[in-house]
Amino acid sequence: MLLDRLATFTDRVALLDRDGSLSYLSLIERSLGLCEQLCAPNRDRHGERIAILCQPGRDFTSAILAVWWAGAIAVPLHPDHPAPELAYVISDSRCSTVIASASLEGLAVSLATAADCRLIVTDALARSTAPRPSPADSDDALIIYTSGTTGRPKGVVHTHSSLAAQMSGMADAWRWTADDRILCVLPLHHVHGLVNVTLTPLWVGAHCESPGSFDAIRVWDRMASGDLTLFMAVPTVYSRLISAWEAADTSTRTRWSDGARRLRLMVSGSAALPVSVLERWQELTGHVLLERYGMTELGMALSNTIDQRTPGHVGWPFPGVEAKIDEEGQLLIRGPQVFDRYWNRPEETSSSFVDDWFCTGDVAVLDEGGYRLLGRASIDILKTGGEKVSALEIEETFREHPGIAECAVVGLDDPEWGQRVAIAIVAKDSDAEFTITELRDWGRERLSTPKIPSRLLLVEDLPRNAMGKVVKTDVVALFQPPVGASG
Ligand code: MLC
Ligand code: AMP
Repeated sequence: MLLDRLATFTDRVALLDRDGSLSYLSLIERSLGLCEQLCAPNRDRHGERIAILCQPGRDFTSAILAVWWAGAIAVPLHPDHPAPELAYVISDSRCSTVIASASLEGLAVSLATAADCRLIVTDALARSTAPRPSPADSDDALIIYTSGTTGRPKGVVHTHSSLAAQMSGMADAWRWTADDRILCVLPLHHVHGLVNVTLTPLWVGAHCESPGSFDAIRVWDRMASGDLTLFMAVPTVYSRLISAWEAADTSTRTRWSDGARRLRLMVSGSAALPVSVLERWQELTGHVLLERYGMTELGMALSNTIDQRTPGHVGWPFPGVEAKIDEEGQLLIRGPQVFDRYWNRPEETSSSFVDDWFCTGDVAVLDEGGYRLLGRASIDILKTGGEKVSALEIEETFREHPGIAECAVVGLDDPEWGQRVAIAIVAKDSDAEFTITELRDWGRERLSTPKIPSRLLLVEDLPRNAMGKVVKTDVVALFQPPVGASG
């Protein structure tokens, strides 16, 4: 259990953020202090859902540990998401409390008031040394929301034991040690930024540096500093870093490349890594990116190894994980790191397992280089910038737009984003004019950035089959260039 391990690293640095470094001892004391606030006055919080609306670094990490000391379930939120999305997560998971950073208090007050939740604002002075019992391995620890083929996102429940299996699997497979130092540029409401980059360092006594958000120049500068040993990100981040390198002057390029070479390992995942990006990154830094495959429901499932990396492949099962491919070519996974259930969705939980094998919805093949992914079984699940989004959820939202009669959302292959969200629209009024800017502004109030279409096409009718069902592959074809009406 993570909580039991922290006390063995007390003198070491646990994290670095905009306020400087924090030791394991201070992190423990801060999280116990926050836990006391959470449990006051003498309330048992066991099994309660606690939303975390905190800045990355000491606030977020103290908050999640506090929730776990209290025996409760953490529900991480992304502070940049629009209020309706945050409100949906708080209400679907029936949170009792919101823990928020002081800088996010305004947003937190309105969310907590609307959902009738208690609000706790993190306080740097609230510390405690009073020990608390750890929750049981089988207790629920975390709910992360993920998009599916059926409408709104669903909560994926992980227990302390499934999280422990994920962290120990990564520690073994990627040879984490207490001397590792990693930079977190990913959001903390997904397993990649949360479990792989923020929590696994705590599992081994290493530390994570949280600048707050992704900025390509700042990342290169941190790599060049010689302070880091590890970097992990989605393919879009590596593409962005390559673009920043290409825009830099010669001496900066040399400094950045020399610094990056000194890291011990760089990992890519959450979406397919184009071989062109892998090759260019190798030219710039000498690193062959280690590609691995994971999922919110699974944590990490397949990975190339430190000693053997095959471009275009996602490698072999993680320690303790079993993988197989069914007759339809779908990848199935089982192992101790698999999630427990979807929150309050028993039918969806049971339909996503065959016996104890989780059906990933990804189509894969196995060859001598390991597993290779061919794509998603459903055309309605998109991956854009490493974010999984549901075409159906976006369509449902845009159908509420006063000028839209019908719409269809598809993913278009894109070298930077993996896929781009594109929307084909039938207007209520055939003379109506839509601009992508207007549409995006309207969408921004309702949906998080990755779900907002960046391509628009006005059509008279959507392509349909004999049954009247929209044919998504034909919608994709409509966008093939040249597309005069796109934004
Ligand atoms: C942002 N933009 C997009 C976009 N996202 N355009 C097209 N498609 C998208 N998906 C645009 C914005 O509208 C904006 O444009 C500009 O890009 C900058 O937006 P931003 O929000 O500031 O983006 P940025 O911070 O640069 O974010 C890019 C990113 C981010 C790649 C860092 O998307 C990200 O953090 N992705 C990682 C998601 C993740 O952690 N996934 C893991 C899931 S877990 P304008 O015009 O307004 O300037 C999982 C399991 C596993 O998958 O295996 O790990
Ligand atoms: P999420 O549900 O957001 O956790 O996303 C999980 C999905 O991301 C998987 O089901 C895959 O479709 C995709 N994915 C993760 N890693 C990879 C990878 N290395 N290559 C291709 N797809 C990936």
